Amino acid sequence: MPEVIADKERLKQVVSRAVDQTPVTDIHTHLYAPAFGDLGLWGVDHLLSYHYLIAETMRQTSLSYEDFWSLDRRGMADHVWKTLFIDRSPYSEACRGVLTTLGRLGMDVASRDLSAYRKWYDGQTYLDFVDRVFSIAKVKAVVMTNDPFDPKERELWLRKEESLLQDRRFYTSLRIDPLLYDWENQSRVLREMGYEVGAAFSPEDRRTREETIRFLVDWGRRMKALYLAASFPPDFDYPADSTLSALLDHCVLEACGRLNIPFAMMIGVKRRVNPSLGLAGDRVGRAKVEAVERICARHPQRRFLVTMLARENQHELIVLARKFRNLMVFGCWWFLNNPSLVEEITAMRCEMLGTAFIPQHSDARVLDQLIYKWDHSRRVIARVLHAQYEALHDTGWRMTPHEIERDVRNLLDQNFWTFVKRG
Ligand code: HDL
Ligand code: ZN
Repeated sequence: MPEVIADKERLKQVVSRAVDQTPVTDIHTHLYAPAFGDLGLWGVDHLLSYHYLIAETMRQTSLSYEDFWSLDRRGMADHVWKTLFIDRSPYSEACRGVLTTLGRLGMDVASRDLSAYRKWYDGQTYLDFVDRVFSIAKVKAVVMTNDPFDPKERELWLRKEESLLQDRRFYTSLRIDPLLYDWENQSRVLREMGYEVGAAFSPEDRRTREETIRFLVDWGRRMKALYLAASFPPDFDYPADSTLSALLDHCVLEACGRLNIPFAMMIGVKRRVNPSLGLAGDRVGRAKVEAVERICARHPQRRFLVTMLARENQHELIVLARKFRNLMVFGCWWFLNNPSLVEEITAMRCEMLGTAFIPQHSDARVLDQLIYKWDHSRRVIARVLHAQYEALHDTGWRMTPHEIERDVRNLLDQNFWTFVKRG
């Protein structure tokens, strides 16, 4: 007879263990499989020169942007370490993440000995380190952000496609921002690859339409992409009298249909508001949930993975997900990936979507970050789920450990696979 959880102490224990132990599928990262070579970032100097930390450092240092960017990777890491960790207390989420990571890797965080940390990494081989990180973070698979418009990555795919897909822990997504926002330059790249697209995109131009679809389908198949993906600015509207809207309607969603994969929309980023900060120069803006409503309504046969960047968009997006079963809400993206906001958003999602959402992705850029991003997220998700199950227990409803483990497995892993494989 399976155990029925009789008291709240046992309930808390079961929930904590389930969330802590369940292997996750991390559905959006900027990581690369080892076969991608130096596109994959790892190690303490990359941890410390993460663009989140550069943004925080540049607020506190007297160094000019030019002088900072003239430093080598180690020099940047040294400057971030002194500015944010030694001269001030590193309690920001991105700072604390570095320390969580180093501690979980077995280093003495209290020593503050950066040279000792570097020496530890010098003793690691990358392949062993990948195994170690996936094991500590309890990550079973990550989805990469694969960009055919990045010349370096494109060349790898054209030269050694099969080897890029050998490590079954690394899955692919086809990222298409450049095609959507820079047609003039990227259409030239498509022509150079043999796709007969015009210099301007017009939905009336059948050849360009079909060739764009052919490009997306070819690369979706080459990469074995689990989904197509793009980010969108706060003022994104749909439908609209724009190349973007026309490309979505006539090419992107058609390609998703032919590939039978979802379209992931990451909405609410205003790019390069401070170009001097590079990757750290983007900001968040409240976006139009109406655009998501209309695209889900107009394309009921398509599936949409959606995350929005503004805190102000979260409640309305969750309510919208109640209306459209082809809409899967995911993650606490970027500036939302802070415990205070992960807690608020996850609680709203539990209250209105039950178990039918994907609570988190890491967005990791440096392999080591998987450790802290999932450690920090699991703690919050466990706290929120415990409160939900405890309130359920108070109604007199009784659960088994198996049922809670099932729910957590769905949230952290299976909901994604069911959604991408549906149809
Ligand atoms: O557009 C995106 O995929 C974002 O996640 C950006 O890459 C951003 O720079 C980031 O790393 N956020 O965490
Ligand atoms: Zn990202």
